[in-house]
Amino acid sequence: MRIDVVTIFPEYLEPLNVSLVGKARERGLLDVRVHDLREWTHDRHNTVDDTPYGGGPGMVMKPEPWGEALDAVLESGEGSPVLVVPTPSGRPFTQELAVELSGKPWLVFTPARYEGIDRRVIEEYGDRLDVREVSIGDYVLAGGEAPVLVMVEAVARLLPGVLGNAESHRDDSFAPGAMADLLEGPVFTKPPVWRDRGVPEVLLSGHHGKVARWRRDEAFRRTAQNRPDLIERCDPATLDKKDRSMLAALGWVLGEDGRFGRAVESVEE
Ligand code: JD8
Repeated sequence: MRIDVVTIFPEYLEPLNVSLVGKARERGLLDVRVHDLREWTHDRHNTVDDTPYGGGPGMVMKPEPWGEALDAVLESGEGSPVLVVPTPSGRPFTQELAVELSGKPWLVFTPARYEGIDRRVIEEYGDRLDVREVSIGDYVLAGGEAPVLVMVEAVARLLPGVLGNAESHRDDSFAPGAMADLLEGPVFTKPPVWRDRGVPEVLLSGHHGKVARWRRDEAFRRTAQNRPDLIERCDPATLDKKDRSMLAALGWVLGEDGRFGRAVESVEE
């Protein structure tokens, strides 16, 4: 996979030189290229922004540097990339989208700053490319570079050979399959006692079946506590009898609508 990033803060993408993505690049599993947008400015101040038409706060990124930069990047590769535009007004970035993007040969990320990029840039490339406006969450950041770091790591770890065989994204939370809508349960490692705190006996039992059941129950417990919306949207058909009894123990029952909902406390008269 090839990934290009165009930004006014190329140094912000330094983390893509280390850890999982850095190693994937060293091993030739991933080709990441970071470009400084100012290379495509021609005035003495390398201007990339101007005041917003219609007035209002802040500045807007000018279309010309982005047009020249994206044209140059597109001309430097084969085929057509997916253009990923981080924006708080985008569609949610999900594991499902990460899986979809990991199947593409070429991604181009356009992290912006200020109030964002002149809309005509999105329209210009939307006519000829698959453009995805994506948000990584319902909070406001100062720019798109941090979202690019998040999305590149989420996609890169899904590429064949990037995760060592010890690691696997097969059991990822939110990934299609049994643990689809469940959060990860708690994890433990040596020593068996730390500050007078032990480890759940079942994990020391060597009984794989019981360990797997305990882990699934703990995943339900944490999901019910932190993401009840995931319990409401989970497909009951993917749950077995023991799953349902754990959910019942956590106060969740199957409603007439075929979805799990919280059990209504029966008020004694
Ligand atoms: C790109 C400029 C800042 C946004 C005025 C603050 C994503 N989940 C997310 N939160 N924020 C962003 C994001 C913010 C950005 C840019 C992404 C480019 N800003 C702007 C509009 C309001 N300032 C994001 N993905």
